[in-house]
Amino acid sequence: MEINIHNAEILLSAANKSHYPQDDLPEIALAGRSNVGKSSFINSLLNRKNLARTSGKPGKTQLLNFFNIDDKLRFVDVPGYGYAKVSKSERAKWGRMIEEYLTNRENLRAVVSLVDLRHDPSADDVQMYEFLKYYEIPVILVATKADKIPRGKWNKHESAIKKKLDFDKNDDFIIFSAVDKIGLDQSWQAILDKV
Ligand SMILES: Nc1nc2c(ncn2[C@@H]2O[C@H](COP(=O)(O)OP(=O)(O)OP(=O)(O)O)[C@@H](O)[C@H]2O)c(=O)[nH]1
Ligand SMILES: [Mg+2]
Repeated sequence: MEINIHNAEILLSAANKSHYPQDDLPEIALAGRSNVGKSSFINSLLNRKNLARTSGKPGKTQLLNFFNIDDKLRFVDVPGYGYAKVSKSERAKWGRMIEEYLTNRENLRAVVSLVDLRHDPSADDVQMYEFLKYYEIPVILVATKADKIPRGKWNKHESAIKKKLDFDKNDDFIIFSAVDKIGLDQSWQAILDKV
């Protein structure tokens, strides 16, 4: 598939399935902790500074944000999990919104699951990975912020993450940095393989 990344735009934001786009374009969703770099990942792949809004403020993205990529596929930016300053009821609402999307959406081809290369996956990260495996949703694991640790330590961190997640070796694992533009081609390749 040939994609013109310059032809990308935010399409709509949805709180539930009545708002989802009604066609059969393939979708790739982005999941990960608040602040892990989901929006930055989208911006990097599309070579845009701030199409998917990023901020130092965690918990900002509250809806499912659908991005139209050249009328050929969509990215779906999912609000981050694990943000402490969120009330119980908001967390429950978030859970229902994500579950409704991930478990029923026929357009969904794969989830790019982002973790921080520097740290062991959190309990929430493990739960998300287990959830995706349980529902047999293809996963592209992206370990981001690689620029924050020396290259010589990448392997060690990759192994620790895989161990903690009980990582399925059939899933893609990509080391990424939005700052140093590492892993862009690999990410596009993994995504285009799935759509
Ligand atoms: N050094 C470095 N910083 C990054 C990288 N990716 C993202 N960041 C920074 O991390 C912060 C959070 O990035 P976002 O892309 O907004 O994270 P998010 O996962 O979309 O966050 P929520 O929408 O709140 O869930 C921002 O300050 C980014 O500039 C990276 O690869 N390297
Ligand atoms: Mg975001």
